[in-house]
Amino acid sequence: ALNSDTAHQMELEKAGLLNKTKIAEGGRKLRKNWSLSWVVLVGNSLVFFKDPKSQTPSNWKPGNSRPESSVDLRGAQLHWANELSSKKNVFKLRTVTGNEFLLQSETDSLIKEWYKTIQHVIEKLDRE
Ligand code: I3P
Repeated sequence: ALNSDTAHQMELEKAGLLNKTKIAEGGRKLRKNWSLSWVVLVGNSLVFFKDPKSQTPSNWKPGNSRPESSVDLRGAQLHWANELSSKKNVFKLRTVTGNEFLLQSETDSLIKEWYKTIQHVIEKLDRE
């Protein structure tokens, strides 16, 4: 049986569409390539899916489609990074392994919610 901790780990905390580009891999700079991504925050991970059309919030279940990539939030750093793009509402997520992502939305309230929620998970993991 799942204890409450395990259940919490598996909890789907947030999901939605964001513009995403990876800008570094293991500390090495990459060329930007923005694309719309279905982003899911589940447990300690941020999971990215292509094909947003098939991934509406109501039909998303862990395991029902293969993620494009996944980011471990333990030890990650989050910063607003509007200086890194001509787009508005951009933040940068840096993993312990030196992978860097920019995430963006045209909707101010939406990007603020994502920032707050991801930061909350990072801080929770920092305290463990
Ligand atoms: C990039 C593309 C990106 C842009 C980036 C450009 O050109 O226009 O959208 O980032 O700017 O280099 P290309 O398609 O030729 O690779 P932003 O949209 O985030 O501004 P940058 O090089 O100043 O980061």
